[in-house]
Amino acid sequence: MALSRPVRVLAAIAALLFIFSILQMLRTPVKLTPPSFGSSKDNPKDQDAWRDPNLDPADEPSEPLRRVDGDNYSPNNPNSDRINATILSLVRNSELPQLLMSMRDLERTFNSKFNYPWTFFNDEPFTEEFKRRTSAETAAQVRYEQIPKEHWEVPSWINMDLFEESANILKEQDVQYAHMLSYHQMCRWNSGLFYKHPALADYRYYWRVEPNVHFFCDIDYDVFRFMEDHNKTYGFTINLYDSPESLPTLWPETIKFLASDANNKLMHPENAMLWLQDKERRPKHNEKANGYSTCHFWSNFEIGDMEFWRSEAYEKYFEHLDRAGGFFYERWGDAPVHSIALGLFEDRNRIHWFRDIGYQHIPFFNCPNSPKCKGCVTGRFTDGEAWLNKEDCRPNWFKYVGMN
Ligand SMILES: Nc1nc2c(ncn2[C@@H]2O[C@H](COP(=O)(O)OP(=O)(O)OP(=O)(O)O)[C@@H](O)[C@H]2O)c(=O)[nH]1
Ligand SMILES: *[C@@H]1O[C@H](CO)[C@@H](O)[C@H](O)[C@H]1NC(C)=O
Ligand SMILES: *[C@@H]1O[C@H](CO)[C@@H](O)[C@H](O)[C@H]1NC(C)=O
Ligand SMILES: [Mg+2]
Repeated sequence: MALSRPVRVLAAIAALLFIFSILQMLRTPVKLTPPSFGSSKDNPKDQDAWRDPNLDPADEPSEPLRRVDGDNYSPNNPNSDRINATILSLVRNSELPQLLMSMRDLERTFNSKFNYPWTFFNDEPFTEEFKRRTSAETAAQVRYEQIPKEHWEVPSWINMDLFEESANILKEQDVQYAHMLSYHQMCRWNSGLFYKHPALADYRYYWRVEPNVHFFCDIDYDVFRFMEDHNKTYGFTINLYDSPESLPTLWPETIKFLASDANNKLMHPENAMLWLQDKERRPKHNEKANGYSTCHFWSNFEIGDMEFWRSEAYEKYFEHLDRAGGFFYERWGDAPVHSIALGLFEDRNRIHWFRDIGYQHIPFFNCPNSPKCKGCVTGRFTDGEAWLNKEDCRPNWFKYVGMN
């Protein structure tokens, strides 16, 4: 079959580009930095041998910890010990009852003592009822913010026909929420836009809260101050495997991003690559995700330092992913995107497991062994079907990084 000249030229260009990109990848291989400690080689199939550390008595993290002392954290104290931080939640008006449950739990266990402001975000205006009833749950300052249109709307380079077709394929593979456009928008906003909202410009630390989550344990120290004093960037409670079908090209795009010398240099020498790339514990997941373990911090709970998201490394990485289109053509979640970025560009020792914060988002728990906790079963990871236990990726995090 004879090809017309323009087609031959195009084919030649495509072949050259392909060879060029392969050469780029070979020339600057991703640098693997093994962790500087740990006896991680023993017991590769460690599912059975693994003992949940939540069964061991859980103390508060090490000092220094800042506590309530007189009126140092009272709501209207203009010279309080509060730092530059807010509790935040993206939420729909229709989720008011579920959000009130989350608020009550967090106020009871933490915020009625420390009175950090709440900031609520919505792509629509909040109703008067929403404002009235949420304000009634806290003595702290509360703010209601609408998301700017340009942060929420589908970017111009996304082809909606391709979105629909891709969603059909994802649905066949049982990827949840594949056709729900707003879910994709939400994941994108949580990945790369929330911290750019003008209402957060004057904040550094945040605690992300969702409707219908639960907190079980009294927290008697200022967690934001803990982050600052202990030089932490990010705190999590639960660490999970993701559905590989939702992100087949996320890791390949990441490798492409790291292929340039300039971007490769953004990687932290003390990174968590071994956790990101583990293929021993769940080889099929790694295979289907094309080299990514799918392990991630479950981001419905996050206590973080927005300076990391505002850094050059993350900005460039998010921009790359956003252009690649996987927030819409696949269903990349903010959890794997945040987690990969932290695992590449941050010192793994600046990522903290808040073992002492009892937490639930259906169907998973973090339930410590402590007299400060009420209402959850110590060491229980899920109250759903037994197979959900294999979604737990904490064993890998502890193996490669430890319990910082
Ligand atoms: N305002 C607004 N908030 C949203 C929208 N979509 C999701 N959210 C919020 O974003 C967060 C995550 O959404 P969820 O629907 O809980 O997603 P999920 O946790 O993956 O799914 P579930 O297992 O169903 O909870 C929640 O705080 C929601 O309230 C939206 O379209 N508008
Ligand atoms: C809070 O932190 C942010 C980000 O680090 C910074 O830009 C801002 O100036 C700080 N605000 C105050 C009041 O310290
Ligand atoms: C915090 O961590 C950064 C990066 O690892 C390091 O440069 C800095 O010295 C640390 N600061 C403190 C107070 O430990
Ligand atoms: Mg949720």
